[in-house]
Amino acid sequence: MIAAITGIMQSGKSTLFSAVSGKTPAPPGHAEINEAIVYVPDLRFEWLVEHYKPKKVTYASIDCLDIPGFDFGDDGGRSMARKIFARIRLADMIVLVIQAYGQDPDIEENVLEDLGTMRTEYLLSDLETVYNRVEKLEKEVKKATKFQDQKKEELGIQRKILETLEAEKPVSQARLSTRELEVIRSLGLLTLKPMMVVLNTDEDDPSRSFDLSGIIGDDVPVISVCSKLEQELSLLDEINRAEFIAELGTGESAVSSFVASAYKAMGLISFLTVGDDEVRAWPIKRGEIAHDAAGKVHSDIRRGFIRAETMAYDELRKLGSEKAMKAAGKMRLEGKDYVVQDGDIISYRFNV
Ligand SMILES: Nc1nc2c(ncn2[C@@H]2O[C@H](COP(=O)(O)OP(=O)(O)O)[C@@H](O)[C@H]2O)c(=O)[nH]1
Ligand SMILES: [Mg+2]
Repeated sequence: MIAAITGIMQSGKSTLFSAVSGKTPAPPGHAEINEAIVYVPDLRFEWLVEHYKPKKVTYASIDCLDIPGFDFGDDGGRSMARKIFARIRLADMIVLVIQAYGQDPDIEENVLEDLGTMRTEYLLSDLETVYNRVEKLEKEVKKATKFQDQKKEELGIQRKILETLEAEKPVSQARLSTRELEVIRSLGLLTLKPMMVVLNTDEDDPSRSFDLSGIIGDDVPVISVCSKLEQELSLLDEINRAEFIAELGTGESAVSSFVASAYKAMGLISFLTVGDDEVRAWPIKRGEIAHDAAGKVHSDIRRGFIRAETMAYDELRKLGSEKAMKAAGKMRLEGKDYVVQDGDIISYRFNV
């Protein structure tokens, strides 16, 4: 799972990247993409590790990319933007960092303007991609080259997308069917990707927030993070950190809210596998069935699926042990079509 951290220069991307990953940020002006793994913090997971004392612990994780900023204004900036966008197209989601720090009295206006700028850049990038694709497909259809049916099908879809983009709407609003989404998936359209917004706030007002729904609607998660403070925080040892967080009074750490929002944007939940050997968290799409979730663990388990022995974490926590769960009849044997729930602890019975 890849999250691309993007935004205008100086918005605080590298600082946020460093705050959530603990990795040293690239110096300002650094033109390379920086990568780090962010482990998904999960209190349930901590308890299970304590309970099962496994040999190995595997956290869920998100690969974060710190995308260098660029100036949209000049031509050099535009060609660099093209290169960078090519990389963002391979990501699973986009994190949009907006500068909300500083004492400028027009801060709200600036935030809305920057958000609008980024949104427009993504729309334009998709417009260019789809426009080129439509042109290419039209030529090929005229020439009657190979795979005519597929090409005509895709052309119809791309034209529909073009209409959406020309109306200045993101592709996510084009109401595409599962089949249509599959056909155009390899283009990696930016405005189709799940997105979240990070308002990079001021150390004097870390929970500063603005209503952005007029630009991005209500489904995009928005969080306020003072990356600078959080980055300093990530350098402290645990005791000092706890004191510092208590002083700040913000409660949740940046990593927790960052990951929670990323999961929400991508529609992800976690199920868990436990045992003496390994305790592991598995991210899956909300609504995924036990049979498909089994394939994540191993293709053999999917192929030889018999049952998913399932218990809910909350209940295990309450009753204290698997034995108590069995006695209380809380251990369920679910079939292939069972819709996996967040926090399900699953042990697969399979036969190959
Ligand atoms: N006051 C303040 N400055 C910040 C904050 N976040 C970033 N900065 C500063 O803004 C500048 C740019 O930050 P950086 O993370 O490199 O931005 P990037 O270009 O988006 O990667 C640096 O000098 C940071 O110290 C913040 O929350 N508060
Ligand atoms: Mg940077």
